[in-house]
Parts: sequence; C-alpha cells; structure tokens
Amino acid sequence: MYNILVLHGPNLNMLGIREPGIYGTVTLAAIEERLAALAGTIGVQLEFHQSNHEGVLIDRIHDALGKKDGILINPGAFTHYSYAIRDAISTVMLPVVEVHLSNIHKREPFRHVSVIAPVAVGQIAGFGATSYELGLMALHRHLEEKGAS
Ligand code: CA2
Repeated sequence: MYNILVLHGPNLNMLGIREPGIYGTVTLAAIEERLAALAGTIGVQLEFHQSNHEGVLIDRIHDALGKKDGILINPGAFTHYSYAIRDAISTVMLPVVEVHLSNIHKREPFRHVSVIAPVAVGQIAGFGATSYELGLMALHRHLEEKGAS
C-alpha cells in the first residue's frame, strides 16, 4: 500500500465555481472523490490538501518526508515561478508527478515554463480533471517499477 500526498495550489479551491470556460465545471471535491475511487482500486492511500499559500504547501512537502511514498501536485500559478516549492521537492527527494487541468503549453507564454518539471518524474497537462487520475496512475506505476528494480 503506497501513501501519496495530493497537493493543490492557489485558487484551485475555486474550481467549478468560477471560470468554467477555462477550468471546467468539476469541483475540487469531485476531483478528490474520483481520485479516492481510483486509489481504492490500485491500493493507494491518499491525503489531500489545498492551499493558497506557498509556505503552507512547502510545509506539507516537508511533512511528507518519511511518511509518504510520493506526491501528486498541481502547483497552480506557483508552477511558473516558485523556486521555493521546487527546492522543497528537491530536498525531500520523493517522486513527484505534476498535473495541470489545462494544457499550459498552448496558453500564455508565461505558462509554458514550469520550474517544477525539472524536479518531477513527469508532467501531465490538458486533460481537465482526468489529468489527476492519469497522474495518480503514472505515479503508482513509477513506484511499482522503482520497487521492483
Ligand atoms: O491548468 C492548471 O491546472 C493550472 O495549474 C491552473 C492554475 C494556472 O495558474 C496554471 O497556469 C495552470 C490556475 C488555477 C486557478 O483555478 C481557478 C479555478 C476556477 C476559477 C478561477 C481559478
């Protein structure tokens, strides 16, 4: 049984409430329900947190050290400039999968850069709420393969 921390960054608490044209109508609670259902089928234990504050996200990443096997994260806009979140991920050395609802590579130029991607196992973007499920499956597979090696 793997323990995985699921982190949602700033403004994602507004999902399904504002700007449905860009981010869809699915709420964060519904995404977490979908993830929990998937986790049940693949034998994974999830813990969820959303924060609008960089330091809180960093504290959660630090707390994962020694307790979690990996992290699934949508860092929100911090994706594009938070060297502090990137450093926290490097520090704990846990496998991280970065997910995005939108395809950040076909949006405004500032969103094309992820400072998190170089310290992540990989990135999934553009599939709406499904990005999270794909990300969880990818992280689970990565952990299985790492364990087997
Ligand atoms: O596509 C994604 O998942 C993003 O991480 C979402 C971030 C954005 O800054 C990134 O570039 C890409 C923004 C999340 C804002 O979510 C909202 C949801 C509903 C209403 C307003 C904002």
